[in-house]
Amino acid sequence: MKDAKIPIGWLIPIVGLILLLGWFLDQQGWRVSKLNPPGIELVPPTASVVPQSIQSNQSIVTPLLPTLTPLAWAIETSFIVQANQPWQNTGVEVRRGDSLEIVYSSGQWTGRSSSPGLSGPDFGPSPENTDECYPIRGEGSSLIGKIGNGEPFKIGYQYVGNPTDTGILLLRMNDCDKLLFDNAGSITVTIRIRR
Ligand SMILES: [Ca+2]
Repeated sequence: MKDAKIPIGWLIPIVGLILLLGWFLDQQGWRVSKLNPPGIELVPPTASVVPQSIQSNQSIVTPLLPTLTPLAWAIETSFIVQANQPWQNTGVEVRRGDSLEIVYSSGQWTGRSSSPGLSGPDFGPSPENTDECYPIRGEGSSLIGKIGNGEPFKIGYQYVGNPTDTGILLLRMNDCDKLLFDNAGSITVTIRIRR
């Protein structure tokens, strides 16, 4: 059997290819690792060996900003409603279709100071308060509101809705004007409008 002979002319491009492959692997982050027993193993690139081109691109990438801004209230204010006063002007103008929110914040009041004492803004149904002098019959001493000359509506601890009236928001205790004399206390509410 004859020894295989490779012409010297072939060695030059083969060595060149080996050198080129070595350079390419080095550019990609591959490294040579010594083994035990002796040998050579090519180690693939890891996250800690990131090509310089990628590192430089990181400074170009900026975080995405949120495209939606939080919904804001067009109006947000607080108002103190006196128990012994008729309709009280909040100074807040409500437009038809607004999202209106009136929320109890603090305070106590009573529609009859002799009894049963101070309490919150919702007395619930009260069948005895059916006199036509009550803005809302059957809901004596609860917090109520109306918009402009619109129909009175109950608020109690909270009202959330889309009014069909346009005008100034008025608030009061649901009591007859002629019976306000024995009322006491006040209720503070937060009024919010989104439009
Ligand atoms: Ca009263």
